[in-house]
Amino acid sequence: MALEVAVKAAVDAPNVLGDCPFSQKVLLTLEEKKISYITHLIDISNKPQWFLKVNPEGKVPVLKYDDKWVPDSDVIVKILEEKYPDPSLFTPPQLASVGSNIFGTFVSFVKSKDPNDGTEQALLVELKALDDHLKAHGPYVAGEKVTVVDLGLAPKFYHLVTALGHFKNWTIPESLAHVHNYVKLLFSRESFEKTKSAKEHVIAGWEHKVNP
Ligand SMILES: N[C@@H](CCC(=O)N[C@@H](CS)C(=O)NCC(=O)O)C(=O)O
Repeated sequence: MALEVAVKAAVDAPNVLGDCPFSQKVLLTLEEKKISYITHLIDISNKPQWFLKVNPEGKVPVLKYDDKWVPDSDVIVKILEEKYPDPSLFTPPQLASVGSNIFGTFVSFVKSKDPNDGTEQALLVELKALDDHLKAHGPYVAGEKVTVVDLGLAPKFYHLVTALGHFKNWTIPESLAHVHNYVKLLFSRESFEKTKSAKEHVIAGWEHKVNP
């Protein structure tokens, strides 16, 4: 029987898959494990009553498992890994936080209006740390095989590349060759192609945060 998962709809098109990186992480996990699932698109500016009833906190993603709706992408991915261990997407705990500051530093940079406030530099420091890690241990964070930490980073890189390209005409420096290779590997996975939101929806999602 197919699992049910509620994910974010596009902010500018409620019938189309939206730009939530946490939702995409769950969809990527389902795809990589070849688990069949049904998607409910949630318009987060107009949440349906049934959704608020099963998930009062009102955040996406939520997965229906064993007749209960479970929130939080980390919890959901953990359940999927336990219940559907093959193929394993397990990330060794010592690698689980690799790249974990990239999204936060990207958000500060994309919103920044002052080119000298250090936000670009802070992002570059985090990207260089990832590049060094991938050079030593890559091509994925835990080596040859994709694992959960990569499925978490992939949607975040999609936001980073799309939003910084659009709002700042900025690209990841060519010198970070291992990061470039990593992004290429992630974006070319079939699971990623199937679960990504269109670029225009990612840009629409950032518009009001970048230009409030
Ligand atoms: N820690 C949560 C974060 C989920 C989250 O922040 N979801 C956002 C969309 S990307 C959301 O539902 N926002 C709507 C709201 O807060 O009302 C997870 O990993 O699932």
